[in-house]
Amino acid sequence: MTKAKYTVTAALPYANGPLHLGHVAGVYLPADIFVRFLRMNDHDVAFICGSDEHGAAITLRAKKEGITPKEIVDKYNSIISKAFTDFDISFDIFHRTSSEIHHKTSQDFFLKLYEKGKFTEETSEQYYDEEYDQFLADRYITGECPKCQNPSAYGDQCEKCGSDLSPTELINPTSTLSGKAPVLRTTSHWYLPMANHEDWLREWIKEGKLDGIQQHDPKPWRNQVIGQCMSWIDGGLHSRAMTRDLDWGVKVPLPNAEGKVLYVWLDAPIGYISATKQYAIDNNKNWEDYWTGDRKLIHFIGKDNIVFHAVIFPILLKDHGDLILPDNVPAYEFLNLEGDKFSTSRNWAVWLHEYLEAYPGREDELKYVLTSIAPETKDSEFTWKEYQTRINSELADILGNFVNRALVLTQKYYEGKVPERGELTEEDQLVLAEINEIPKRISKLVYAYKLRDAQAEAMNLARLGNKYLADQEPWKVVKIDPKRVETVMNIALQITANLSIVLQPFLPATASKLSNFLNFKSTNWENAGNGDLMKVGNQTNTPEILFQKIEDTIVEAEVNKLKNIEAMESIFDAQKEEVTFDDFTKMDIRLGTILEAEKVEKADKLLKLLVDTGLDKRTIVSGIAAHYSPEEIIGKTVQVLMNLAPRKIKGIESKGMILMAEDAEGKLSFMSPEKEFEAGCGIH
Ligand code: B3M
Ligand code: ZN
Repeated sequence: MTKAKYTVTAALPYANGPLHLGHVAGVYLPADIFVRFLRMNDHDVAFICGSDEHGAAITLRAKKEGITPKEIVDKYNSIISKAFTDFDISFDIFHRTSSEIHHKTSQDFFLKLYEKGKFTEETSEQYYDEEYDQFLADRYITGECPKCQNPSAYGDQCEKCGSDLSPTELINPTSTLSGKAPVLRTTSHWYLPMANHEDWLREWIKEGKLDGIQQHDPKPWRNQVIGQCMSWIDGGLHSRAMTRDLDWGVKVPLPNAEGKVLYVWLDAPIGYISATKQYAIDNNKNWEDYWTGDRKLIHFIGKDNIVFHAVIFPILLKDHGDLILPDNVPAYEFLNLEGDKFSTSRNWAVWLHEYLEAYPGREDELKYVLTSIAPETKDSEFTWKEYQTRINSELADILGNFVNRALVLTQKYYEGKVPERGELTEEDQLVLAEINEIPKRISKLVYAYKLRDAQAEAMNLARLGNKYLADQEPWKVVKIDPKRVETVMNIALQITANLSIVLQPFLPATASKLSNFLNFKSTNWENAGNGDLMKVGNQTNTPEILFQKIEDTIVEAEVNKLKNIEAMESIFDAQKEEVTFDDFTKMDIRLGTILEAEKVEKADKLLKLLVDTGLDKRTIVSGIAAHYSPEEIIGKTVQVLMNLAPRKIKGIESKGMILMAEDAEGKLSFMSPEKEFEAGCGIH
């Protein structure tokens, strides 16, 4: 029987921030396990990923950090790809959608569909920011959600009630660029009509048939994937614009398309194809082999990407006509962190690159925990306490303990040489039968995308070994029946050798340590299940401790880090709504020196100040009388917000504002420069 061939993709992370454990548990780690397993089973497989470097996700981040989109994607592509390398995710290629080959591939793809008449050109009215002279991507418009009245819903979605929205549905829309109300202007775009695809999609998703021909087995498709697609299709498939008015992205390859780029959800999945092309170039292969013929295309994704991979991209692929459609779209639910959703803006996250820096050499421990709690069928949760428990009482006490005993006793009794096996007891036979069964069970589970259970099954082999040694007590029996102990230790070593194979997909570094201890290595899954891998007389080595226990202090420190975030939020105000860099630069803040100060009559909180701002000497009324006396502040250099609109306070015109720090009790303090700086210096 020829082995199925696979092209496995993992969702392209946006290069607009680092990766956190939620991303890892719900996409990259399961995909990696699956691929490592396929490789061991001699499947031809390519494992494709890269960073998604277009769309408003990128340009908004660039605005926020005050650097260009190009600088943003370079920065995060490098943080992300380094984290993947350090975590040993075994992509065949980690590519970038900003690459030339990607731009060309997406343009060709677009043109092919265009020439086949698969798009319709439609004119519509879209929001335009007159001050910035540009059309606004959905994410650039905020306003009140018409469904739940959340005042800061986005043009494509309300994050409070989860509704999909379109910008024109928002009440009182505002442009996030200028902060002003946008106006409607006519623009034209190329749309993908999806309504006429409903019938085949239903049959294809539910029964796996395309034009009556069986394409995939729908059984391993997750219920939530089928469910989400069906409810989307039931709601009616509307045409979707495949182009946008933006200056960052893949240019629309048509005349008269100035200022237009491909919709990011058109170009991103094509990123899988362009990455494959680069992989093929680098490895002297044919990229078409990975996208045509008898091959299984598998997309590992998070649940928020389901319709893009299971409805829209398949429509595009079918319209294209030359390429295969996905065989499965294993989508993961969300991972939460210590009782709350991961949140980048609140910094409520465990960042992968930070974990790897803080705990070098503990990659497998993290992999083990994340796979154990992977959100395969429902949302799940990461807690540091569970991290500790799983490592200490499963990895260390079961796997580590068993392996250590097996190898240390072999050193002690036989100078490390594999002893001979004598007559087998019933327990021995049962253990050997399990050694044979476990890899088969793992295999079935992996092919069914049940990686959590598959890993648990691999751990069962360690559990079996641990129990076997505990039951047989070779350290006692050795004094009365040394021959019997030879058999027991031989079997214990066979279990260890099998562990060095079945753990490879899940805990590759640990598996390779086992191989070194045993002087035995096999990367062929077919060898798993064999009770005679370790040959009599072969030399094994003295083991090292596989897993250091996680001390309470680590858990406390990590939990405290998160608690601090919460505590800060309750003492101080939560972080305010995001502003753009442009918003920030609109504020003119400078140093000013207080020349005169006096109390304001009938206002015990206020002082009237005369401030030298470098530009002028102006009057500012400030509410600091309870904190400073007029005498003590004369001559102080302080921060002044210059361009705050003038206000009349107690009949005095105040021009600007003195910036103060305020603590949790409401005490105020000037923020004076640390060096002697003169009035007029700008603050940026
Ligand atoms: N970058 C969305 C996300 O990170 C998007 C995935 C693209 S996969 C082609 O959730
Ligand atoms: Zn809402």
